[in-house]
Amino acid sequence: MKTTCPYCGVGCGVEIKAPDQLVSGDLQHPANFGRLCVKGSALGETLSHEGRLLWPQIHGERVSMDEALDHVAQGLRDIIDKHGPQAVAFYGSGQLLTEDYYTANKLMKGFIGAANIDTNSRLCMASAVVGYKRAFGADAVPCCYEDIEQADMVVLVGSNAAWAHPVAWQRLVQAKTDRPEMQLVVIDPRRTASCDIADLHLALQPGSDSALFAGLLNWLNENEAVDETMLPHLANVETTLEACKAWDLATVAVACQLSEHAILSFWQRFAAQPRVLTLWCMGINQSQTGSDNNNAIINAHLLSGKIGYAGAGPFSLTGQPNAMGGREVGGLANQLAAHMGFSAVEVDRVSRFWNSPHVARQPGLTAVNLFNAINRGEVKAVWIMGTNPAVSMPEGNRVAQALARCELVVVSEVSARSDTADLADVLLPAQGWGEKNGTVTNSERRISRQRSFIAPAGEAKPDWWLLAQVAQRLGYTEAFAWQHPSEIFAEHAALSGFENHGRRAFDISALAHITREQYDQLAPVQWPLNDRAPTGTARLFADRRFFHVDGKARLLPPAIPVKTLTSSHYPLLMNTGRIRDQWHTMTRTGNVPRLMQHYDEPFVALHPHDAAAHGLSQGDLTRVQSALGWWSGRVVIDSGLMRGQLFIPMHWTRQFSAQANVDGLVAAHCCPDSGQPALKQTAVRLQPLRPAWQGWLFLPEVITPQPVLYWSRAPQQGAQRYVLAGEAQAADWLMQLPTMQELQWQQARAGQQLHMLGWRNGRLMCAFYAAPWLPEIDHGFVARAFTETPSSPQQRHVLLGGRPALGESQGRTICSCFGVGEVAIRRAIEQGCDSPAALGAALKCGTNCGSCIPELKNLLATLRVAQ
Ligand SMILES: Nc1nc2c(c(=O)[nH]1)N[C@H]1C(S)=C(S)[C@@H](COP(=O)(O)OP(=O)(O)OC[C@H]3O[C@@H](n4cnc5c(=O)[nH]c(N)nc54)[C@H](O)[C@@H]3O)O[C@H]1N2
Ligand SMILES: Nc1nc2c(c(=O)[nH]1)N[C@H]1C(S)=C(S)[C@@H](COP(=O)(O)OP(=O)(O)OC[C@H]3O[C@@H](n4cnc5c(=O)[nH]c(N)nc54)[C@H](O)[C@@H]3O)O[C@H]1N2
Ligand code: SF4
Ligand SMILES: [Mo]
Repeated sequence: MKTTCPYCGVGCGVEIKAPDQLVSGDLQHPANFGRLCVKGSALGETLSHEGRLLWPQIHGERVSMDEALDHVAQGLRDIIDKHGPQAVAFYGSGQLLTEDYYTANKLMKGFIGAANIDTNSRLCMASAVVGYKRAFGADAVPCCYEDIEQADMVVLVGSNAAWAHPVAWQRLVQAKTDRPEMQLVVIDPRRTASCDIADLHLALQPGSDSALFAGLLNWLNENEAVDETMLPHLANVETTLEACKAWDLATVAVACQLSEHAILSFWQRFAAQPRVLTLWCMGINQSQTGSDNNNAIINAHLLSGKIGYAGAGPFSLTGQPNAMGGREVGGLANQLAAHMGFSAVEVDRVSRFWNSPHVARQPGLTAVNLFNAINRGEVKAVWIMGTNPAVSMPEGNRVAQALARCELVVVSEVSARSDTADLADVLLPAQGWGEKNGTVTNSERRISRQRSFIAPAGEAKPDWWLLAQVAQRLGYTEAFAWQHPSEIFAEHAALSGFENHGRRAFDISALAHITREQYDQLAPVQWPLNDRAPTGTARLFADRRFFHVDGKARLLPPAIPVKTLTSSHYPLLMNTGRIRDQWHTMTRTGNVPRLMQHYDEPFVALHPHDAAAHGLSQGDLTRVQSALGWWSGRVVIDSGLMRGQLFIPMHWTRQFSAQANVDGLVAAHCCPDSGQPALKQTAVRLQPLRPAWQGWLFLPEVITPQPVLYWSRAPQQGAQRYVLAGEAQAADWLMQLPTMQELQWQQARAGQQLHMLGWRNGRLMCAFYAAPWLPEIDHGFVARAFTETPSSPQQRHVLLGGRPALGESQGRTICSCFGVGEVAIRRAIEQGCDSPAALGAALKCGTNCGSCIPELKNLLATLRVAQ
C-alpha cells in the first residue's frame, strides 16, 4: 500500500508492507525516490492507540457521536440565529487533507455565509502567498524538486532544511556530492546544520533579509546583470529600482551587519550562475516584513530572468504536508475558493457552482484577529481542527484565555490531551494518519494520496465526515451529501476549472470526473493538470506569461527592515524554530521514545559569551523572560549563535513541561500585508534558575506533577521519565504525589543524595533519584525495570543505584535511526574513526537518513580540537 508522509511539506511517498505495517520509502515517488528521514522512518511507532482520543466528549463526559454532532450543530445554530454568522469561526490546519479543508471552507464561506475560517498556515505560509500573488498574480510556486539537482547554485534563506525538510536536503547533499562545483549559500543568523556543506554562510542581522535582496537588485542593475529579454514581461521595474538605489553595498553591510566582502561574494555568485534556485522558509515568512521579504527575493529572480527553466527560480518551501492543499481550496480567511477572492464576479461564480445564495462577500478574520475577537466575545463559537493554537499562536496565554471564555469550543483531534483539547467543550475524535483517506499537495505542487491502511481508533471519523454531518444537521443536506472523499475531490477539481479559461493558476479540471477507482489509483501529479497539460506541469512560467491581467510579473519596492526590539530591560533577541526529530506541539512525535532522544528537554541555545555573562554553563537551568511571560528550560551552549541572540525550540507544551511553551513569550506583531506573526524575533532577558535539588522520576504512566520549580517529561521504552528541579525537600515533594503513600519504599541516602524505589505487589511503581545537582543515571536501564522486574535483592540494589553494574550509559542519542549514542561515537573517534563515513562503517550512524551527519562532524571537530 502506498501513501504519503503526514509530516513536512516535502511530501515523501511511503510504502506500507503488510502484515506488520513496516514503513519504508516509496521508490517511485518523485519527491523522495525511496528516501525517508527519521520522522518518516518512525511513523510505524506512532500508530498505537495510546493517548488517542477514542470517542466524542462533551465537557469531559463520553457521549455518542450523534449526541456530539447534534450538540455542535445546535450550538452553532443558536449562536448564528442570535448573533449572526460572523459570531462563529473555524480554525483549520495545513495537516488536514484537501477533502477536509474543502468541506470546512465550503461550509463556512458557502453556507454559514461568513469567511471566518483561518488556519495555522497564517503562522506559516501567509507571507509567501502574498508574495507570489503580488509578483505573479497567482499563488503559484514556479519550481520543482528536480531543480535542486539541476541548479548551479542554491540559496537557502531562513530555512534549516537539514532538519525541517530533510529529504529535500538529502537531495541537495547528493547533488553537491555529485557536482562539487555546485554552490550553496545559506542566509541565516544562526549557523545551523544546513550550513554544514555551505560554500558561504551569511549570518545576517535578524530581519534584514529584505535589505540584502534590495541591495542585490540594485547591484544587478548597476552591474549589467539584468536580463534584458525579461523586461517586456515585467511591470514596476523603474519604481522598484529607484527605491532600491539607496541600498548600496555599504548601507546593506550596516543593515545586515555583514562584511562588504561577504555580501559582494553572494551577489557576484548570484549574477554569475545561470541556474540559481532560492529556497526559503520561516526565517523569511515569520517576520513583520514577511510579505516584502518574499517579494525582495522574487524581484531578484525576475529581473535577472532566473525563473521558468530547470534549476532556477524562487521556491518557497511549504512547512506542513498539506499547506498547499489549504491554499488551493481557499482555506485562508482572505481567499474564497480555488484561487478566487471576494470580487463580485468571483462571489457570483462560486455561488452558482455551490448553488448557495449565502456565499461570504468579504474576507473574514485572520488568525491573530480571530482569537482577539474571541477574547472580546465577538466570536462566540470556534471549531478548531488539526491544530493546537494554545501552543502555536503568539501570545499563547491570551489564546488559552480566549478559549476558556468562548461559549462553544469544538476541537477535532487525534490526541485525547493537548493544551487546546484541554480547553474544549466538545471533543470530536478524528481519524489520524493511516486511518484517513484523501489527498495532500506538497511544496512542488504535487498532489499525492494519503491512503488508509488500518482500522480507525475507537469511534474516530474523518474530519470531512464530521463537518459534513454538522452541515447536514444545519440543513445543508444536498451540498454535503458525499459518501466518499473521491466525490469531494472531484467537486474541488471541477470548481478549479469552472469558468477558469486559463486565468487561475490552480486548475486540476482534468480530474473533475475522477471515479473512486481512479482516485484510489491516483499517482502523484503536479498541477496545473487540464486540457493543455494532461500529465501535469513540472515548472511554471517557461513562457514568461504571468497571471496579472496584463500578463506581466510585478516587481515590488523593498521594505525597510524593522528596527530590532531589544531594550535595556530585554537586551537579548530570541529566535524560535524546529529541531530535527520533533513535529510541532509533539502530540505524535513526543510519544515516540526514539524521537525524544535527540533532545529530551526544552532548551535555550546561546552563545558561550552570553552564557558566561549570565553565570550559566552547559546543562544549567534558566528562565527566559519577555514582556509577556516566562519560560524555563536547560542551557545548551552553541557557538553557532551570534552574541545577543537565543534560540528556543517551538515544540514543548504543558503536556511535556512546566513552563516551556515559547509562544507564551512571543508578541503578536504581524506583517501588515499577510497578517503573519513575527515569531522569530522577541526581546527577552535571561536569569539562572538555581534549584535546591534536581532529580529524575520514573513512573509507569503520565501524571501532571505537583508544583515544582521545573519539570519536563520524556517517554522511555517502558516508563515515563520526568526530570525535576525543586526548592523544598525532594522527598517531601515526592510524597505529595497521588498514590505514593501506598507504595513500599526502598531508599538510599548519602549526604544530600536520595534514591528511592516504590514497589507494589512486587512491581516497580516509581523510581526517584535526587541530589543538589542532576544525578547521573542510566535512563534506559531504569526504564526497563518497569517491564522486566528485577527479581533478586542484588538486582534491586543495583537499580537503586540507578546504573547497571557493568557497562555504561550510551549518552545522548545522535543517530536516531540506529540508536547510536554519543559515548559510542566518541569512543570510535578516539579509536581512529576520522570521518562520518568511517563512523558509519563502524557504527552505522548516519547511514540511513543522514540527518545526524552535521552532528557527527561537530563531534569529530570538537574531539580533534581537544586531542
Ligand atoms: N523536524 C521538523 N521538521 C519540520 C517541522 C517540524 O515541526 N519539525 N515543521 C514543518 C513546518 S510546518 C514548517 S513551516 C517548516 C519550517 O522550516 P524552517 O523554516 O526551515 O524551520 P525553522 O526552524 O522554523 O526556521 C528556519 C530558520 O530561520 C532562521 N531565521 C530566524 N530569523 C531569521 C531572519 O531574520 N532571517 C533569516 N534569513 N533567517 C532567520 C532560524 O535561525 C532558523 O534556522 O518545517 C517543517 N518541517
Ligand atoms: N514560536 C513559534 N511558533 C510557531 C512557529 C515557530 O516557528 N515559532 N511555527 C508556526 C508554524 S509554521 C506552524 S505550521 C504552527 C504549527 O502548530 P500547530 O498546528 O498548532 O501544531 P501541531 O502540533 O501540528 O498541531 C496539530 C494538532 O492536530 C492534531 N492532529 C493530527 N492529525 C490530525 C488529523 O488528521 N485530524 C485532526 N482533526 N487533528 C489532527 C494533532 O494531535 C495536534 O494536536 O506553529 C506555528 N507556531
Ligand atoms: S522529509 Fe518530511 S515528508 Fe519526507 S519523510 Fe521526512 S518528515 Fe516525512
Ligand atoms: Mo508551518
